[in-house]
Amino acid sequence: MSDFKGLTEAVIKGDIQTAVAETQTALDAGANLQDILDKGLIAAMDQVGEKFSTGQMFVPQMLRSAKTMQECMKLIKPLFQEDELATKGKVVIGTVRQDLHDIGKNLVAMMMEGAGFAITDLGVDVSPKDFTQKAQEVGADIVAMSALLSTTMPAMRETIEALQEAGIRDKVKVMIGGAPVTENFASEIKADSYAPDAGSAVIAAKKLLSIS
Ligand code: B1M
Repeated sequence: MSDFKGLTEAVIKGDIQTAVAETQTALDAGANLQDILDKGLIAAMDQVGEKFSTGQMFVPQMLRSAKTMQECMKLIKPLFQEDELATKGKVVIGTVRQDLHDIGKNLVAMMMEGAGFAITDLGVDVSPKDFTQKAQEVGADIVAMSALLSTTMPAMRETIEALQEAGIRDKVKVMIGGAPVTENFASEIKADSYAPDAGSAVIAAKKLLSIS
């Protein structure tokens, strides 16, 4: 099987039942697992990200597509041998210290997972120390921070300083976002990248790691 059009369309529409059935059909037909992932699921989420960034899709639809992809992943993930699942890079993501907003961060995490990144989600209220320790532990390529409060934005700078102090700042790229965060703030605190929404976050992450 070389055509995953039905699967891709079902994920974009957020039609869980059809997408899961299409995934099962592809598996039964002996399709390559990585192809189902890359040409079916990830290709769909790429389009979802683009549609969201250009205002053709909104948060509820995007969440539904991400959920649809996750349901399909439940079928194919166990079939991959350990470490066989090709990842685009390791991302440690969280909402910064004293900030409990996680809807946008979750969207970013889901879109990145959909694009093939391995995600470690630390949740909310994540201290600079916790970001740093987890980044060291998993060998992160990207530390991704979200903040929704102007009062919690300084924690992004402190996290970058903590990465510096731990001696791993040159090994990880730092990406930031969230409603009050700006491109200017990102350059001021020497983050490597800023993205205004979940779709652009995927594009920015790929750019940081020089992935097409
Ligand atoms: Co609060 N809150 N909140 N809140 N809340 C805001 C953010 C606020 C703008 C409301 C307002 O006053 N108009 C305001 C912040 C003002 C400011 O500092 N600029 C505010 C406040 C003040 C507060 C409290 C202090 C209120 C109080 O208790 N007095 C309190 C703080 C609690 C805390 O965090 N310590 C508080 C609490 C809460 C709830 C718990 C009730 C709830 C959060 C529930 C949850 O997240 N689980 C909540 C909510 C829901 C909001 C609003 C209404 C919605 C936020 C949201 O989820 N948006 C918000 C007002 C608003 O935005 N209209 C508000 C939808 C989401 C998809 O968008 O998160 O922007 P967003 O994410 C986008 C982009 O920003 C980007 O991509 C996402 C998808 O496109 N993005 C990234 C996000 N992270 C990224 C990371 C990246 C890249 C892109 O790279 C790593």
